[in-house]
Amino acid sequence: MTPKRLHIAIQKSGRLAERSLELIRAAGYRLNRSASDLAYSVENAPIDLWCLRDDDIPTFVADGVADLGVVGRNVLAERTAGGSNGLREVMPLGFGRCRLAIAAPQSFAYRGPGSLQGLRIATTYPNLLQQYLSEAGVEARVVTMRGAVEVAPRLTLADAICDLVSTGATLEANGLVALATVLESEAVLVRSTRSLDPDIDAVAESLTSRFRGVVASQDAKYVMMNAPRSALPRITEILPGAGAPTVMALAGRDDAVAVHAVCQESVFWETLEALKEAGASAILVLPIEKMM
Ligand code: PRT
Ligand code: ZN
Repeated sequence: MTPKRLHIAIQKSGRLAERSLELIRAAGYRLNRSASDLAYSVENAPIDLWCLRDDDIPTFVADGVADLGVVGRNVLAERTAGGSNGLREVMPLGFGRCRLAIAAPQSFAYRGPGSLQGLRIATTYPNLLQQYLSEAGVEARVVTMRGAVEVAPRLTLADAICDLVSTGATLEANGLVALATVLESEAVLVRSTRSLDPDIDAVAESLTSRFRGVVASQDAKYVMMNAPRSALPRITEILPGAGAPTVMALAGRDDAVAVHAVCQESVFWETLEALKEAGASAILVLPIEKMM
């Protein structure tokens, strides 16, 4: 019997493709590309990768053809709006960040969602938009397009749009401003709500746990410093996302200690300046390679 393998679907090409492969490699999986470019097999674990259009990933995962998928939360949420549809988000992956926003021409006077009443709003996300409008108690006409939504107001096909925004450059180039956020999005790991074969499930659990480690260590830093004992409460307060730091004695000093902490959030220059102001010295910030 050939050993069972976990199948994971990622985007073939596009904004999430490269980062998805990077994440898998960072999790310690060695990839061999198939001759067709449409698949990879993992050398050191029973895992196969399929490279697909992102729009097809939720379907394959829901149908159980693939066990896991990497896709934008926007794609998953559009598919599951109004019900789980057999899919669930396992974890956010920390890349591909954007938001689904309602935007209108700069001249539009917006005073809250009520201002959208009676408008025609163009989008490729009709379910999410409709859900947002219903929750806001607004009746508007949802105009579903396949793409190039940002030109709809100029062509007078719509009064407003609902589209993904990351830098905002596309909106600006089209004379539009974002008015409201419908969904905050990033790449997510998705799986079916059905239970997996126990052997496959064990591989999926191990992969998920490794992904958590990679994502958690992305912004995390190991911070070390010396500090007056009296400054400890203030220093603990400043360290971003650190919990309780490790405090160690310094040889021959009663008034000062060494402080070590894992900061789960970004450590900025401002953080270091604040630590210095609180009395810390010899501050070191080190990258963390793996975390579990
Ligand atoms: O071929 P396939 O169907 O697989 O790919 P696709 O063309 O449908 O998707 P792709 O590669 O464009 O995006 C994949 C995923 O990346 C999306 O589903 C989102 O989860 C995520 N993502 C992150 C984005 C953006 N940022 C983004 N900016 N997807 C699209 N955009 C669009 C945005 O709508 C705008 O039109 O990019 C344009 C530029 O954005 P600005 O704000 O930076 O100007
Ligand atoms: Zn797509």
